[in-house]
Amino acid sequence: ELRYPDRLNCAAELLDATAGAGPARPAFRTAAGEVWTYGELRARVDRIAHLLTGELGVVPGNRVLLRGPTTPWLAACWLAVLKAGAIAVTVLAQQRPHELRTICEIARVSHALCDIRSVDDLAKAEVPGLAITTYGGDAPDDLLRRPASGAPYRAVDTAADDVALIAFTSGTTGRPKGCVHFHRDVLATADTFSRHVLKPCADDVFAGSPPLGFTFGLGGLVVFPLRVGASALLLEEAHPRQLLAAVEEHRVSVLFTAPTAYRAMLGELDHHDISSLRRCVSAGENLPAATWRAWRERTGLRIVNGIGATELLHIFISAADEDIRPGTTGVPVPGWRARVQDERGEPVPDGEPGLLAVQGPVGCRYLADPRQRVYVRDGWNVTGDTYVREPDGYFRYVARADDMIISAGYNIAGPEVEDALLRHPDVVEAAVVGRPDEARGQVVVAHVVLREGAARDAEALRAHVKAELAPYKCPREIVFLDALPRTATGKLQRFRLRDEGAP
Ligand code: 3SK
Repeated sequence: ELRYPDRLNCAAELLDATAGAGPARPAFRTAAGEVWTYGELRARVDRIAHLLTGELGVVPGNRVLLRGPTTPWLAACWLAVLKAGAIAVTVLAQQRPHELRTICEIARVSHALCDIRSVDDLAKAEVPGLAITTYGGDAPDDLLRRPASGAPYRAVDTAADDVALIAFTSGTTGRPKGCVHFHRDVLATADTFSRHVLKPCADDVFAGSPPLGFTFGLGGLVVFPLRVGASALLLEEAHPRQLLAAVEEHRVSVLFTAPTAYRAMLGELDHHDISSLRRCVSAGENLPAATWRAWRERTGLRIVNGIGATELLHIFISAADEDIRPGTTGVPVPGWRARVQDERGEPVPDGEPGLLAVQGPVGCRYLADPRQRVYVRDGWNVTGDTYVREPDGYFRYVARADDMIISAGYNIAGPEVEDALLRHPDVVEAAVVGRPDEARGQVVVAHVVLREGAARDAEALRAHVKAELAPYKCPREIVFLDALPRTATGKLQRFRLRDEGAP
């Protein structure tokens, strides 16, 4: 069981424990070759914290919006807000004015620290009373140009269960939900998934594609490395080719990205030396077994698959090293419990599909949202995923609960058909949905992105699926697309394929 002191400021804990041990060690790096040591990081965080509680008038409990590309300055602002006892509201650089306004209203945001390059949409949101301070610009009132105390900042004495963070999720559709997380929750992500599955050390170099406004990235690129005194390469641009180049140049050892990026990187591996990689983490979406196997074959590395949620801050089911089984997500991370249950909350037998329910050190707390009652039932967090618990205790993903296709009485899981399509050498991405059909209820429709130059031969793909799966699972129709519709955090928007047939 995780135990933290009653009084705990997680930002102070992350900075002080590790910086004390080695202020000259690197904390953050950038693609341009900039290196911030732990000593420099702490000094910059303290400067910002002085400004926040001094000139900017932030008081403990205020909600401060943070917005910008993935840079050490964004990470420093996040740490400073928490150190000052305020609450960080992280958003994505892609979020548009109306979304930002909604988020500010729900979270009652009073202040914003915003990268100068991302300020236009925030200004256009016209949030009443919002005090916006920019950083990274030339103006004399820019956060980083204001005169500030260089003295160490004494962290606000927060309680372990004071709110540290409000992270927003809209899932793949719907009005955003603010997920409230405590100071202890932040450390718990590092002390469960990272400690037991990644087992990082101070010499590790972390990098990845998820932005800091997505808790997958915040954990993987800030909390986990700082917790052990390691460093993180923060990349403003992290498309698959840029990731591979960064791994090679900066000798990255722990990589965080999404299944589609692993698949896209497969085609580029010949041009890069990625021998520094020790751990490759995949989350955000289901990892197809075909992608896991292809990556293992080409690199010798086992991808660490995981399921996480903004509601629960980070990954709660996964597996490490030789315990990894392709085609499954893994087992509950130490500190977590998981089961598969029916709609009434009764556990279903092993081997049968049902709703995934988990309990652990972090729980879902939506900010003033009736959907809380749907997510948390009888003390279990019901994630909205259909899973099977195999008799050996491994959890296998079936589909998002609302993505099961029912065709002529058969239950069909889109991801299984997608996995079969991905085993075809010409297929780069696949998304399978059910389309309403008078005779069958639904028919299976596959949306496919092909590798460059491949012929659009629907019949060949259908024959391939028929050879791999029971014929009733074979897509009735195959739609070829240049790209699949995704959210800003990279999650597939199946509803757009279902509703519109094409993005
Ligand atoms: O939403 C997710 O899929 C996720 C995955 C890993 C860690 C954190 C999150 C939010």
